[in-house]
Amino acid sequence: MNTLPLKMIDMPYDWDALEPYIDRATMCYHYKNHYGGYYSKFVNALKEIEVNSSEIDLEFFYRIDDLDVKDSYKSLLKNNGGGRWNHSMFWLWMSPSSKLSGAFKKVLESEFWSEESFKDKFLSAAVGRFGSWWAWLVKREDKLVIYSTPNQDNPLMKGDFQVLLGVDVWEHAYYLKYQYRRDEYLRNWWNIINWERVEQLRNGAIWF
Ligand code: MN3
Repeated sequence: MNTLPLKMIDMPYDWDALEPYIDRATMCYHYKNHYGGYYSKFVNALKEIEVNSSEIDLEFFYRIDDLDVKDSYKSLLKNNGGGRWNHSMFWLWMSPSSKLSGAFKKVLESEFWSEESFKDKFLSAAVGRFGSWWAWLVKREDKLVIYSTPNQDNPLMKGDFQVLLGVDVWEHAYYLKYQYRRDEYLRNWWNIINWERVEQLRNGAIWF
């Protein structure tokens, strides 16, 4: 399976490009401090257990539990490797010019009855846990499946390698602007989904 470039991705748009839905300050802290932190801790953990970055492919995340390393390292790899991958994807899952194509709208309608009921299901997964988590849309054997994972876990760790969409439901993703109004953040986030990327991923594109 494709090797993942072990780097932080460049932001594909300006810090304030997603306003008014996500503000500049949230984007700056989220990228530089949170994403940057996951990235550097992941790189350090790999060095300490002497894993070469060229060995990091999508399946690496599925194999973490089988690695011959202490459990504390498995947690470090999941939390920070997951944090790095999830956020790399997250920046690209958002766009200031969000447009759902007719073709993908049809896909959602055939899988979930309507775009609106897809949105309801996805957003229900995004409010359904205690703590911090991500909600996901994955393609599994030609079916689209929605679920959430705790902390920085992700579908790769469960063996779902075709991940189409994910949303960060940690407080750091919205608290500066929305405080406790998580539902408002999630509803607004719907306006900045990069559907073109989602569609490319559904068609088998692999990035990060
Ligand atoms: Mn985050």
